[in-house]
Formats: sequence, structure tokens, C-alpha cells
Amino acid sequence: MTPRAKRGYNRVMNQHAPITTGHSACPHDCPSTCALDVEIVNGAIGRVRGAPGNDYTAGVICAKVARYAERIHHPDRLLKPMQRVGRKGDGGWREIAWVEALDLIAEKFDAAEARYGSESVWPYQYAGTMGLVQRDGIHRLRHAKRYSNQFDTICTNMAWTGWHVGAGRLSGVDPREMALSDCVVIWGTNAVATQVNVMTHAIRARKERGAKIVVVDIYDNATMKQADVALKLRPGTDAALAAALMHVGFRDGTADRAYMARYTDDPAGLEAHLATRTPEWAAMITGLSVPEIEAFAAMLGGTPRTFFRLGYGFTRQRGGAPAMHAALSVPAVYGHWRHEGGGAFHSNSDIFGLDKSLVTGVGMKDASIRYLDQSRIGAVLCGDADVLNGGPPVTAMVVQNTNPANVAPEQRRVVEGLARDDLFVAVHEQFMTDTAKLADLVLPATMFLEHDDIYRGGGQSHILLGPKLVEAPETVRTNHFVVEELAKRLGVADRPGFGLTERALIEDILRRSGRGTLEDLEAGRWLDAQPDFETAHFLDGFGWPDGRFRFRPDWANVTAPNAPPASMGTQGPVARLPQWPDHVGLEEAADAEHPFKLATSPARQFLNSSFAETAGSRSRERRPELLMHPEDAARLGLAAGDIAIVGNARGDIRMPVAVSDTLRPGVLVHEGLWQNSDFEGGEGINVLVGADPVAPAGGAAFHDTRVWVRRQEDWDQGACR
Ligand SMILES: Nc1nc2c(c(=O)[nH]1)N[C@H]1C(S)=C(S)[C@@H](COP(=O)(O)OP(=O)(O)OC[C@H]3O[C@@H](n4cnc5c(=O)[nH]c(N)nc54)[C@H](O)[C@@H]3O)O[C@H]1N2
Ligand SMILES: Nc1nc2c(c(=O)[nH]1)N[C@H]1C(S)=C(S)[C@@H](COP(=O)(O)OP(=O)(O)OC[C@H]3O[C@@H](n4cnc5c(=O)[nH]c(N)nc54)[C@H](O)[C@@H]3O)O[C@H]1N2
Ligand code: SF4
Ligand SMILES: [Mo]
Repeated sequence: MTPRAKRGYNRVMNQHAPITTGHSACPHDCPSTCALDVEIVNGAIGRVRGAPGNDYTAGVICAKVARYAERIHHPDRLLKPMQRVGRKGDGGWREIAWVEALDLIAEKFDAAEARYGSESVWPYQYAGTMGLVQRDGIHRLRHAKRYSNQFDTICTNMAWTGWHVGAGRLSGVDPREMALSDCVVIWGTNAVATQVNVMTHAIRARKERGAKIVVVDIYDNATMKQADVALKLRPGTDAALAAALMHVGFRDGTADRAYMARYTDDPAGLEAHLATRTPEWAAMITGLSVPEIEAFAAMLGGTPRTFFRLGYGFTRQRGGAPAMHAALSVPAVYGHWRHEGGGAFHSNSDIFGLDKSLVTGVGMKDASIRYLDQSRIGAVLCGDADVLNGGPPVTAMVVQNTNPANVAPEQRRVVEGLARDDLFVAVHEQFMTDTAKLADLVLPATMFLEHDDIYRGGGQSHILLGPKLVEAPETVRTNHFVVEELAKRLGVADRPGFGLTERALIEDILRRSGRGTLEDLEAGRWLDAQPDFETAHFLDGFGWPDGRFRFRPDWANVTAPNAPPASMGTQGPVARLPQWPDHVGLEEAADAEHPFKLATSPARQFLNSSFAETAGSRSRERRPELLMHPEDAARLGLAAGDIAIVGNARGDIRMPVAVSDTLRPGVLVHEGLWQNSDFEGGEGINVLVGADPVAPAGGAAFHDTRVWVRRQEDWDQGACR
């Protein structure tokens, strides 16, 4: 093998310029984790395509990643380390050498530690890249130095908790089996926008088997437009729908009693509990009609091969964990799990068994070091005693792979905290994000095609290699480099896991996990870790000692992979969680002062805050808008394009209205995440979203926000203050 072939290149000749095709994996925080074929022309990126040979990707990727050339070769990419000049956020910068920048971080971290102890340093990171080495390596530095831990809560907590309390394991039916279903229920995920490959397999089932696609969402989004059955319910009411669907199964004798007797904890208790959860009851709560609920229940009862693809969106509610558990209980009542093409899927996080311990340095972890809640970064940086867990203030940070000034809830407090004069913040980034703008030091980061890493699916079952395919700009450095260089300066470079290359760390993960070697992975491009049929369908038992699905969850003792660390205990109002699948009204309810419910759903052309900088994505999304039902707009005297002021107790922001009958009256949607600076006034959507932890395992309820809306003219005249 030539060295180039070894690195994953396949040479294809073109009459004019040599085009090579490199093989990679999408690094973004998306359940699809697509296998990619990347055109390379003279060291530059051309078209990016989905690998046809990967049977989950199946040759399909989203448009924003197909256009990756515009992101990697973007004129605004950060290229040089820069130090702040003037006040924080004023926009004054001077270039600084890498050596100087790294020395400065080490000096500030040591000073913070000397004054307040090691916990005053908080490395803050998330999933801008999902590569296991480049994303998680910072934990090695954290643990070696006994810096504060991060309790990750921004994305998965409600969803994973709700699934895990029922099924006991975060895995499910092979998502490729959707193609063998007769009914695919896409519940609370806008798959066309957020994980397009779900549609590939669902639409195959429709084409090849005449399967019906049911979509459960709060607005008629791009996915609902593809549905055969569209169920547009009120936000935060999914558990009521699920309860009624199960009620009908018991009432009509379509529930699979033999399955429940063998595989579930207490079907008789569930049946008794659901006796009053009629379609009429659910219609009142969800806003759906009784015939809609009855018809869906009849479909479930008559379609053994029903596949529930449960998303994250409907769990970004204060009742999100019980909503997931309730939806997941439906296929257990009907016994869909028994059948090929039937059952449910949310995440495969528990199937891979990848041992990252050398990368993360978990062996060096000191159990006495505090955790800080990722989503409550505003409160942490503003020094609220209850979130500091008895520890010192945070006075020094390095931020990698995340943009909290934009993506985290309670944005005003996040920005206020980041702007503190006595806080040192270094941000390692690809672009001058809202967070980087508030930093003391900005360091330029590589993109995935410029460094080696290994990835694994969440919404599918592959482990994939993403090797370095092109050279990075000369002054841009990897996350791995920053971690290693800081370790040298902070005196921990001789500790386990340091001093190795990315490739050596990838090799270590694979070997420790019994997943072969790097050479094998390079040759094969990916590995399929899909469990066998019996395991995937939980036919050899659910993930509990008695093997039974729990209709009655133990909310106080969550054991999901991202459950709160023991030192933090349960989160939020746990006592209010329902003992059975049920709707108990945990949401931030609209009231006379805040008559609207706002959801902040992802935009198709962005990925969280990424791609909000590329022209191709920006021009397609046009501008930040507030989607509003025509009746609401008329009542408020707002026409399309008028500037609305949207607010609640957390703050207020302004944006143009888009009148749209895709919504229910009283519900508003803003699709993002746009940069804060894209809004008139310079503050973004997360000003409105709460950071109060969702029960029982924490998390942020991004789609559960009550607001008022006013016309700009009224506001300017002081008429409504
Ligand atoms: N209103 C609202 N807010 C939300 C959500 C919502 O639905 N509504 N969704 C929430 C969810 S689910 C999530 S997961 C969070 C995500 O929030 P983030 O994790 O912050 O989002 P990303 O935009 O994916 O990535 C952040 C940054 O990582 C950078 N990055 C990418 N690769 C690398 C790298 O290799 N090195 C370095 N140093 N940087 C890199 C990118 O340039 C980007 O600026 O947002 C949450 N915020
Ligand atoms: N294009 C694009 N793709 C993305 C992202 C992105 O920002 N843009 N983000 C990535 C990340 S980090 C994640 S975690 C995933 C998330 O992807 P998804 O699982 O799709 O979750 P969300 O996009 O948060 O929300 C999905 C849908 O749920 C709806 N929803 C909100 N509240 C409710 C409710 O109470 N009930 C029901 N039934 N539906 C509700 C929202 O309006 C939205 O249409 O997507 C990833 N992929
Ligand atoms: S963002 Fe998602 S759909 Fe798009 S290429 Fe990446 S993994 Fe695939
Ligand atoms: Mo996420």
C-alpha cells in the first residue's frame, strides 16, 4: 500500500486536474454520523458526498455538509491566535504567537489555582466535533490537574433518561430496519432537517412496502410535510397522546397481553392507571381530535411492524423525560418489539463499548472534585452559590468545541458572566463566535479534514475513521495540540495518556475495546457494531436484572449513562414526576401575561450554531424570524416582516415576524441557531430560554418557553411597559 492509500485516499483521474477522493466521517453533532467521500483538488476541498457503500448513509448527506468547501475555505476562518486589546467584547485584538498564547493560559491557570484552588479552573467543552480524540482529550488535562468537572446537560438528558428508565439500556432496533416496517412513527424529531438519513430508510419502507409515515410534532415542519398521518399537538403534551394510545389498546383488546406478561413489569397496574386516560381526555390536553387519536391507535393495533423513531425534540420540555418514557411504553403495550421492522429506536449510545480511558484520563480522576452544570454556565459564572456546590468561583476557563454565549440558556447571564473582569477565558475556535468575541484569548482550530479522529454513530451503529486528508492553514492547531502543550506547561505531561499522537490514541481505543486495529479500520473505513436481532429487539430481555420493561419507572435512581453524578443528586422537581406513563403538566404554562408558548427548533441549514457563518446556509435560511399563526398575528396587528418584541422574565429580544399556518394558534417557533449579532439588539434566542434543571436528571427545556409578544411601535411609544 502506498502511504497515500494508507491515509484513506483513492486516486481518481480527471482530464484536467487530478481529483482525489478522501474518505471521512461527518464530525458534527448529528445522530446520522455520515460516512463521507470528499473530493480534493490541489489540496483544497471540493464536493462532499455520502458514501454509497455505507448502508446507513446510503449515499445521502445533508446539503450543508455537501457544501463543506465554503466552511473550510471560509474567508472569515480564524487563522492566528489573538489576544484581547481593550475591554471584553469591544472587538479589539492583537496577533500573538502560539507559544506566547499557551504560556499565558498556563500562567493564568496556575494563578487561579494558587489563589482559589484547582476547582477555580473550568475547562468547558462540548460536541462541536464528535471525534473521540479531539473532543474528549481535554478531560485528560482536567483530571490530571483536578480542575472542575462538567456535568453535561445541554442535549441528551431528558431523552436518555426517559428511555433508560423504561428499557434499561440505550439501544434499540436497527434503524435500517425502518425500511422493513409497515408504519414508521417519527416522533418529536424534524428528521428532514436534523438527521436526513432517517427519511432515506422510512421512505424506502413507503416505496417498497406501502408503509405509512406518521409524524408527531408541534408544527408542520419539513418532516410533517412528508407524512401520511400528521399529528400536530400542543407542545409538551406527548405523554397524554401516548397514554391514550395505550388506553385504546387495553380497551379494544389490541394490546399484546402475552408479550406484556413475559416482558414487562406490571401490565395490570398500567391498565388500571390508564382506565381514565381516554382519547377524549387526551384530546383536551393535546389539542388533537378524538378521531385522530382513535385512528392512530387503530393503526398501531393493526400493524405489528410499527417502528417508533423517537427524537430529542419532544423531550426538550420540562416534562421531557416522562414524555419519552410514555412514548416508549407504547410499543411495549402493543408488542411491536417482537416483529422485524417493529419496536423503537432513539440512540445507540450503549452498543459501542468504546474504552476511551487513556484519552480522557479517567484513571486520574479525583472523586472529590466538584461538578458544574454545563447548562447553568450563566449562574456558575455569575457566582450563584447553589450552583458552585460549595466550591470556589470560576476564574479561568478554556473553551473548546462549543459556543455557550449563543447556545446556552439564560443567555443574558451567560454573557454577563463571561464578561467578568476577573475571569480569564481562552476560546479555541474555527470562527469568531459569540463566545470567542467575549474571550481574552482566541486560538484558531483545525477542521475535521485537517486532523485524525475516530467517530461513532448515535442514530446508527457504525464506528468510523476520519483521517487527516488535507493540510491545515499553517498557524491553525488541533485540540489535541492545545491539550498536549498546556499539559507540558502545567507540569502533567508525564502523566498517563499524554505524549501520544492522535493515531496512537485511536489505536488504543480500538485495541482496548476489542474492535480491531487502526489498520483494519483504515482498510474498511467503518465497522458495524449493530447487535443481533434478539438483543436489538430486547427479546432476550430489557436492560434490568429481571429483564422486564418498566412501565413504572424509578425516577429517583436514574442509571442512564449521563445521569447526574452522585455528588449532584437528582435534579429539578422529581417528586412531581408521574409514577406511570402520564401527563402531569410540568411545562412552563402560558398565562395571561405570557400567552404564547415558544419552541426554538433547529434550522435545516445550520447545525446548532455551526454553519451560521456560511453564505450558502445563511442565504437559504434568510434571517432570524418568529413564526406565528395568522390569527395571532392579526390579533396583535403584526404583518409579515414587522419587528416583534418577544419577552418574558428572563429578557426580551426583537425579530421580524413570519406569518405561517404551519403552527397552532398560541404556539411560536423560532428556527436557529442564528448568531446573536444577527438579531437587532445583538442578543439571541436563548435570552428567553430557562436554565432551571429539568427533572430528574437535569437538562435545558429549549422548546418550553412562555413569552409575550409586542409590536415594536407600541414598545417604542412606551405603551406596554
Ligand atoms: N435555542 C436553542 N438552543 C440550543 C438548542 C436548541 O434546540 N435551541 N439545542 C441545544 C443542543 S441539542 C446542543 S447539542 C447545543 C450545542 O451547542 P454547541 O456544542 O456549542 O454547538 P455547535 O455549533 O455544534 O459547536 C460549537 C462550536 O464548536 C466549534 N468546533 C467544531 N469543531 C471544532 C474543533 O475541532 N475544535 C474546536 N476547538 N472547535 C470546534 C464550531 O466552530 C462551533 O462554533 O446547543 C443547544 N442550544
Ligand atoms: N439541521 C440541523 N440538524 C441538527 C441540528 C441543528 O441544529 N440543525 N442539531 C443537532 C443536534 S445537537 C441534535 S441533539 C439533534 C436534535 O434533533 P431532533 O431530535 O430532531 O430534535 P429537535 O431538532 O430539538 O426537535 C425536533 C422537533 O421537535 C419539535 N418539538 C418541540 N417540542 C415538541 C413537543 O413538545 N412535542 C413534539 N412532538 N415535538 C416537539 C420541534 O419543533 C422540532 O420540529 O439534531 C442534530 N441535527
Ligand atoms: S450533519 Fe448529519 S446529515 Fe449532515 S452530513 Fe453530518 S451526519 Fe450527515
Ligand atoms: Mo444536541
